[in-house]
Amino acid sequence: KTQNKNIEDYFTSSKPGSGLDLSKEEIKKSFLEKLFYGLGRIPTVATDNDYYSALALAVRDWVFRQYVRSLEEYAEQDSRGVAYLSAEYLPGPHLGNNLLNLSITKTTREALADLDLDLDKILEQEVEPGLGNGGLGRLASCYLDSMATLGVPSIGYGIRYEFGIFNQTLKDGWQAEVTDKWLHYGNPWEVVRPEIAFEVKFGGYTEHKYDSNNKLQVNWIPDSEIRGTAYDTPILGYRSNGIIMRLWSAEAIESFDFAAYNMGDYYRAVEKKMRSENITKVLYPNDENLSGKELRLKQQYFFVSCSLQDIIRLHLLQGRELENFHEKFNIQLNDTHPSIAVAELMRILVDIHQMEWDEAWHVTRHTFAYTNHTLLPEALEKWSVNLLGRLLPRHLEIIYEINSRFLNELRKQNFSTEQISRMSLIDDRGEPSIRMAHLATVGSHKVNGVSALHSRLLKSMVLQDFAELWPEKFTNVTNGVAHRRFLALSNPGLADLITRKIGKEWLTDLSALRNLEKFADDKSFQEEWRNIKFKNKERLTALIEERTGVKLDPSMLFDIHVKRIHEYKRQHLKVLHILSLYLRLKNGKGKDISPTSFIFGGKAAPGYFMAKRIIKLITAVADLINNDPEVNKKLKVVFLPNFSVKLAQQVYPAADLSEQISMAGKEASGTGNMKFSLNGALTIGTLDGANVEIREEVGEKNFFLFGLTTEEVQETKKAGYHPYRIYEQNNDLREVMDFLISGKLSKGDKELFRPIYDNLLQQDPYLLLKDYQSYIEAMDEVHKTWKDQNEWAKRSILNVINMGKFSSDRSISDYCEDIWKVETVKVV
Ligand code: HBZ
Repeated sequence: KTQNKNIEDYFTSSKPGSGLDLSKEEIKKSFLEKLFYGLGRIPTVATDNDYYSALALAVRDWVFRQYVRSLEEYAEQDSRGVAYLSAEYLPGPHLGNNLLNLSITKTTREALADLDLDLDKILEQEVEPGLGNGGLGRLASCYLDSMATLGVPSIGYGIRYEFGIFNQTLKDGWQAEVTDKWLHYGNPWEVVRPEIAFEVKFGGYTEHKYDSNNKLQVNWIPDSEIRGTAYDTPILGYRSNGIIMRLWSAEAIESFDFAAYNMGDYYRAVEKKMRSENITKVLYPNDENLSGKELRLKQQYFFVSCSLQDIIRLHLLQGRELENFHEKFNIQLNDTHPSIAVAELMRILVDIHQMEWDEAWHVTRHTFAYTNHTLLPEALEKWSVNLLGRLLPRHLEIIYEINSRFLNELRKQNFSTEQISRMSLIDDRGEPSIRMAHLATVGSHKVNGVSALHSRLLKSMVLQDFAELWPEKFTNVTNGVAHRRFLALSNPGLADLITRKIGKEWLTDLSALRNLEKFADDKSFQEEWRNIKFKNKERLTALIEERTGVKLDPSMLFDIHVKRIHEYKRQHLKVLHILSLYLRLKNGKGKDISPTSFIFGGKAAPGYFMAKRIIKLITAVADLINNDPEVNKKLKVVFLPNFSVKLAQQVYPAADLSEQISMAGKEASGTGNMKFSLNGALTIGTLDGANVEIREEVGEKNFFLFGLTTEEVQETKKAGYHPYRIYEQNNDLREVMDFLISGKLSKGDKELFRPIYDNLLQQDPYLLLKDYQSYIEAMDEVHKTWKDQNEWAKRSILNVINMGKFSSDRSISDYCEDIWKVETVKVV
């Protein structure tokens, strides 16, 4: 707190003005000042990146203005706040979104044009922070956007990975990983806060002693300590508040090991420093799969510990007691990655602040809420007791204590031994391990899934016993997306048309899109709609040609499958469909096929054998088809490398058809599905995740449904599934499958795709063959519908106007009402 009266007086008398709606002259002046005096550049040497940095620095000032105003407002209202803990964020490029939220895009464009500069070229310079793998990280960023817009007093905590998700390139059709260097040109958006830094301990042992009051005191003597320093990035809401994304970076406490240094061993002296800084070096590129690596657990504990220390600092700074910590703070756990926080808060309250266990447990349980993002057994986090005990000896004791009290409760309530061992935080089968989802569930007052179906399955499968014990704890919050980024910013043509017809209300209330209903049948409106889509497709066509050399035809149906590559998401089912069309054409039976460009994108975890082979399969099919004059007028296939938020913003607006074809019961929600529909793509999909709710909202007629339901999947597996029998019975499928190992896709190499072939015929864990025929028939329906362009446009319009539910503003309102119980405070 500043004690400087002059500064306080200045601040109170000259309250920060609004950062919104600045004039062209103000923008020009700030931009040039940042260029000359912020960066020290003179006109003759300034590069495009300098222009980008200068504009970003100017914009950052205005965003901080909104942030400072928000803080003041929150302090006045004494509001309850939210700390969102997420190991991953995927914010996407900041500049364009901030201009939009300040409502100065047009004025900035004009200001730059006066200086002979092109805003689009400058926007293009930004390298996005790839601090996440996929849906989960992007969701966290959508939520920060909505928390800022709605005025939720909040901070997003995370990790400042020096190297984010790898860049994907293709080598001979295979994925190759290239290190991400997002900080290479500097990062104008962040401000380092060297004074907001905390020490985090690792390893060592604990000492248990009774003090003079006969109270047990536990002392943790670590064998190493690392400092975490805060880097703040302001996140601006739409014409509204600013909040902070606070990312922790690790550094050694002592720069040098002086003993070693003095002995002349310079390298050893620096080595220790390097080892500690490793913690925030690199993002683990695995989604939905565990690496179980020590460094990953260190990352999790490191950011959790820094964040909790910071939250407690903020609480105490306001002169409050820790006894009512939970009344002032909600901490949302974005999946189990931060769930060690439950033990860490207990440790801080009991060991450091001397709170009684029961009271500390009350505070802890009322502070946390846990969002689950997966039902996949291989993705449910577990840490070996051995590893956790070695790295965090005190936390292991605390987890055992929580567990023993919890299991005693269960015994008192006459739970069976079998149930008790199922619910235990410790899995004793095989090498003992901690079930982090159980720790998060026991330590939270609310647990939610991310779509209606997923939340139902969570209660009936993965956390069934807990849902029976505490039914009121379980709830659903269906995911949503930042519609300002994914429609207003990414699809300006469509956004303009919408605003011209119904005004701007939709920007803050997506359900206002319903006001477009009267235009759905209007032929001239449909034509405008189609023209916008066509232009978006032309732009994507140019980008794809530049990146891959493949030239698509924008009048074709753009059928797009972009997301992480995973067997459960079934990119290879799409490939089977493409091959079946190819064979139909080759056999002269392809007259009903509508000309289609198939576009794939997405990264595979570097160690995921099948996923990488699926990418190779896609590129092999692309090579075959694109180079065959007999079919390439009707079919084109392309794999667009290095899918990212930036690319996504160009892809969704250009899609006609959205592929959401995971096996039912596996995709927790999906959010790409929402972004496609929001941009007027029709969906072909299974009844999985949020597809179910999307279909409900847009209407059955405007959604191409296929495949087994979750219950049918379960029955199929229970009855004993034999994919080979389906292969034997379906001639078309057999021809397609055999083509995989014919060598025609692989210069005669019959073995290349045999692992995929064998897997499908022998196990087919995600029931591709079972759903194959149904998929083919639904796709035939797609091709038929496409031939009636007015009908297609109408369905596309109906998709967009019924997307109101899927704004992340709605999701965040749900969290506020149902879980956080916070009041929002808007500054504008
Ligand atoms: O979270 C995704 C779900 O698969 C998707 O259905 C859902 O819409 C989305 C948001 O709720 N899950 C992920 O993206 N998960 C990860 O990226 C991940 C990252 C690291 C891990 C595990 C999972 O260790």
